[in-house]
Amino acid sequence: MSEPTPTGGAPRGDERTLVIIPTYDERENLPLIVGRVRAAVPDAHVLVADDNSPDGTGELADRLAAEDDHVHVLHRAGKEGLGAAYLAGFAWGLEAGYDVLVEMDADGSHQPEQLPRLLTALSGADLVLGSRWVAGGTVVNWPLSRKVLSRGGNLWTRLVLGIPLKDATGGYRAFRAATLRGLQLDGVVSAGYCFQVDLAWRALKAGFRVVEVPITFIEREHGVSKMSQRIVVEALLLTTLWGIRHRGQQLRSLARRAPAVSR
Ligand SMILES: Nc1nc2c(ncn2[C@@H]2O[C@H](COP(=O)(O)OP(=O)(O)OP(=O)(O)O)[C@@H](O)[C@H]2O)c(=O)[nH]1
Ligand SMILES: [Mg+2]
Repeated sequence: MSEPTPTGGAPRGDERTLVIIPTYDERENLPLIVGRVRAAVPDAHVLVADDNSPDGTGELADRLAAEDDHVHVLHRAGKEGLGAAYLAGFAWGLEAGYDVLVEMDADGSHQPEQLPRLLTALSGADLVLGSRWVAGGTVVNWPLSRKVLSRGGNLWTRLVLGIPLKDATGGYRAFRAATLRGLQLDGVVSAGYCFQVDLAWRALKAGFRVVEVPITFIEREHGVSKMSQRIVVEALLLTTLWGIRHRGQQLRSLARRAPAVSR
């Protein structure tokens, strides 16, 4: 793995920020979220990464982009999952030379008004996670079952991977461009929640500074959730597999060191 060059430091006024919003059937939500991002952080650009939504979200995004030079659209051929849409969005943003790349859902769960908080924290970090489960973080309008699933999933992730993050599955994040370049994104295959775990874990393993800041996560009001049982099972199975592999590597390196210790 190549050595990372942590690049945090004082924020520069000339940094260019791109907010990537993946969409699949988010017609009702898209104008609202784009308007809120533009109002909350007027300098930031927005990239809508649409997977050929049957409800016409892609065409709507084109209309928003025609009216506003800070809005861009990446049209993808079909539904391939959130992870693939973000990877395509990152590639687009890195190629275009943005310094900071943000992940944000279209459904209003991630409040654009809290984006300045993430961007400020990025001045002392390489990756900032908006966290529901650190002090000050919260979730609005979730039934107990969703809270248990999210907290349980994060507890499991902490245990099997041995990472200190309280909310590794969340999807409201700000990356420095150099952090993304250091994560070897070609090897990422996960699509759902474990895409988020995968990226956070890669960042920690590569030695980047990962910081969690509290957010208020609000459950979607419009449109339909794309979360599925398959996504939850994928996350559980893959994190467990990564954890087993990781523990195996730790044991092997301990075993290699053992003879030297006993001498
Ligand atoms: N481009 C693209 N976007 C997707 C895909 N699946 C989900 N999204 C988007 O990813 C974001 C998160 O999806 P949600 O359905 O809100 O998933 P979630 O937030 O885990 O679930 P809820 O809490 O039930 O809303 C939304 O902006 C979706 O439109 C996909 O396959 N392709
Ligand atoms: Mg959602």
